[in-house]
Amino acid sequence: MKFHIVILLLFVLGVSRASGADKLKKNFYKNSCRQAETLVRNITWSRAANDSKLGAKILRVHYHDCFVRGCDASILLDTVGTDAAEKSARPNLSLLGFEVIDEIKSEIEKVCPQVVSCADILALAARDAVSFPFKKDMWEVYTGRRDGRISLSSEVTGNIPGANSNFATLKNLFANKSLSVTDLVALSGAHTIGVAHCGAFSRRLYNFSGNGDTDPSLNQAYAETLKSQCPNPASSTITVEMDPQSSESFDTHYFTAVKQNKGLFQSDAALLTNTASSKIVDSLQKANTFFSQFGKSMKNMGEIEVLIGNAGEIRKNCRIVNA
Ligand code: HEM
Ligand SMILES: *[C@@H]1O[C@H](CO)[C@@H](O)[C@H](O)[C@H]1NC(C)=O
Ligand SMILES: *[C@@H]1O[C@H](CO)[C@@H](O)[C@H](O)[C@H]1NC(C)=O
Ligand SMILES: *[C@@H]1O[C@H](CO)[C@@H](O)[C@H](O)[C@H]1NC(C)=O
Ligand SMILES: *[C@@H]1O[C@H](CO)[C@@H](O)[C@H](O)[C@H]1NC(C)=O
Ligand SMILES: CC(=O)N[C@H]1CO[C@H](CO)[C@@H](O)[C@@H]1O
Repeated sequence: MKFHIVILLLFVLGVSRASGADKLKKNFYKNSCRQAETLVRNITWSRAANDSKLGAKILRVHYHDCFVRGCDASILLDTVGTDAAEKSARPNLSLLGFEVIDEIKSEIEKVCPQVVSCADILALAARDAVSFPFKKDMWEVYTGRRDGRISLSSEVTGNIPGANSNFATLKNLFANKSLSVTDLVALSGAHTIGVAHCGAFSRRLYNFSGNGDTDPSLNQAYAETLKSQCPNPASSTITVEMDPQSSESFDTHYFTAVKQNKGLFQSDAALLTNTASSKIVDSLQKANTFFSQFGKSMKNMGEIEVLIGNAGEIRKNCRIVNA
């Protein structure tokens, strides 16, 4: 009898854990701030209507947030005092779109003070900014994240892969966030939108193995085009489209480009250097497959080390921790 009660207890505990309160939910703010998700979408769409590059900017900020200390809006914190915050780290180079997050946060604070986290606003706004041209949600975002109180630029390297990463490095850094090779390839598809500074890939053009050569795995004609856009030494202000002629359109063209050895970074080209990964590049050329896998992988990325329940806090201002 006692034995059975213990088994039953373990069973009940086990089930409530698996389906329980320690997870993100669909429409978490349904009762606490009914208009939250609509408000995020309205403001994001009105800004996206005036800035065709907004989707790329906010999507990248969300990625950088999730890969360092989980999706806890640590990337949004400004540096205070001497400990440099994540957003001041080198690989940021060009993180943008923070002012749109600030605007959304201040509008939401007017109707639901200290209810909606900056981490959720960032995840929703990334989806909404990319979705604007389609006038529908391109993937589902679960909510219930809370905001962290720590942001350290020293934690960026070692968590965010560099543009010159090889396949093993990419696979390991993603695995460390519980993301699979499928997630790695699908999420790299984010490079179908946005731009990069010449410095991120100029070594591939001018000094690949340290003797003035060009990366032989890069399409030769494309390398010449890139050299004309990015003279040596690399300018710190010039940017190029990562997916030429299609860098404002969220589509499968990135995978076509990678397949033609026109992936801009070594990390893009690296997706062809592993058999499994290369097959995934092939399969994601199909639009339906890409959109559905990207959505699943964004959900996985959006769950990395999230703060739930009573952990963390709901910031009043996304740039500073609460007093
Ligand atoms: C797989 C490893 C990855 C590497 C090595 C990488 C590297 C980079 C680099 C070097 C840039 C250019 C930054 C600049 O020069 O300004 C960039 C831009 C970008 N990345 Fe990634 N990235 C990776 C994964 C991701 C993921 C997972 C996402 C999102 C899901 C993402 C989204 C973006 C976007 C949207 C841009 C363009 C930003 C803009 O135009 O403002 N990247 N990435
Ligand atoms: C969002 O925009 C729609 C259409 O402009 C409007 O009807 C709705 O009231 C807005 N909702 C919120 C919460 O701002
Ligand atoms: C639209 O964007 C331009 C240029 O980025 C900016 O000067 C202008 O203020 C923006 N307009 C609105 C309504 O946001
Ligand atoms: C990721 O790396 C950190 C530190 O390098 C380690 O503590 C952690 O267990 C790793 N997580 C996974 C899922 O591999
Ligand atoms: C090319 O790389 C090598 C090895 O890293 C370095 O010694 C050399 O100065 C570089 N040359 C140029 C022109 O940057
Ligand atoms: C947006 C942002 O914070 N950019 C920073 C990225 O890193 C460089 C170099 O560390 C800083 O100068 C930028 O301000």
